[in-house]
This record gives sequence, structure tokens and C-alpha cells, in this order.
Amino acid sequence: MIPVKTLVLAACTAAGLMASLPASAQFAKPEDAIKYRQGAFTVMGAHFGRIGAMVQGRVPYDAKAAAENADIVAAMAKLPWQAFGEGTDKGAPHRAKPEIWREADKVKAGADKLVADTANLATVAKAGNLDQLRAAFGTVGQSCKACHDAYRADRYSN
Ligand code: ASC
Repeated sequence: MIPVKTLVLAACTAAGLMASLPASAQFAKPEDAIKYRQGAFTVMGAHFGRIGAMVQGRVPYDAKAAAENADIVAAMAKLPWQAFGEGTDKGAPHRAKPEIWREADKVKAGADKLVADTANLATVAKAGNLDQLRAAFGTVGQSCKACHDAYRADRYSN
């Protein structure tokens, strides 16, 4: 048996090393990166969709709920990009086209635009005006779509 103290020390050392690595390297294996970015997109989409239901009149406008959802969207928008590192095109089924690893500048520009647009969505949502929220929602939706059109495949890889 390995003493618990040794295990704890090893775990802390590993965690410390991970923390000092660049964000792109903070995944033990490609599958972890793929699941991480898919998780961020899934959560982002779920909360963006709740705002969509309000701006499209499918559920009543609730300013507080909209602001909470927008904060989550803005937080999630920052996360997926670090998980598209080299070697993360294989390891689990996904829908990222190979171009995403070849067009780093364009992808970065799209990611930066999404981060800016979702930050604006969160700011606007706090102001409590449905028409402004609808406009900011539309801008974010265009950002989502631009990258999906360019970089999201119709089918999952395997
Ligand atoms: C959503 C969602 C997306 C975007 C996109 C906008 O609600 O889940 O991926 O909007 O469809 O074009």
C-alpha cells in the first residue's frame, strides 16, 4: 500500500504542475478536451436558448432570469477555445471540421467576437429592456452561426 501522505503529495504536485501549464495543455488526454469543449457549448446553448424563448415570446420575459442566463452564456463563451489544442481532433466523437485546426487566426477572431458579444448580452440583460435584449441576442446568434457554418460538421466523427 502506498501511504496516504505520499498519494496526497503526488496529487498536489500534479495539480500544481497542471496549474503552471498553459491552458491549452490542461487536459490529461484528448478525450477530456473534447468533452470539456462540448460541455461548455452545451451549457452555453441551453442558457442562450432560455433567453431565446423570452425574446421570441415563447415564455414570459423575466428580466432577472434573462440576466442570470446571460451571465452563464458569457462565462461559457470564454471556455471552449482552449480545448481545441493540437491533437484534440481525435479521442471522442465530435463535429469540429479539420479547418478549425488550420485556421487559428480566423477561429480566434470568431471566438473573440463571441466573447465580446456575449459580454454585451450580459450587460444589456441587466438593463432590463426586452427590445435591447432581443437585439443583443440576435448579434450573439449571428456569432454562433458564423462559426457553425464554417467549422461545425453535420455529422459526428468517430
Ligand atoms: C442557439 C443555439 C445555438 C445558436 C445558433 C444561432 O440557441 O443552441 O447554437 O442559437 O443556432 O444561430
